[in-house]
Amino acid sequence: RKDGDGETGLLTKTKPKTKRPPLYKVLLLNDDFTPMEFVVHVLERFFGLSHAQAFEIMLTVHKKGLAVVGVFSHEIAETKVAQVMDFSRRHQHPLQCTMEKEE
Ligand code: TYC
Repeated sequence: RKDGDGETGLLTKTKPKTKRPPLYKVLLLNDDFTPMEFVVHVLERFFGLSHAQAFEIMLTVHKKGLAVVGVFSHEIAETKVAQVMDFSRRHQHPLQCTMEKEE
């Protein structure tokens, strides 16, 4: 029998495992040098946030040291991190952006 009963005569259902791909948090890290307005601009430009949302997240990072900016598939998260790191480097700011697998 496929849904086996062992020796008990009781049927046990095997759940069909539909594997969802893991999600990744994109984190922004604080530093002492990147201007606040630059961080707000990055959040608006690469994460589609409103000015108010961007300002709020920037302030959270500034006060707490880091914040989750968004949660994405692996490929999208990698792209966001690369875009932020590249844009920051080109503007000679030390802003750091990383990704982390969600639990
Ligand atoms: N701490 C920076 C400052 O005082 C501002 C800042 C905020 C930098 C968020 C990075 O991810 C960051 N100019």
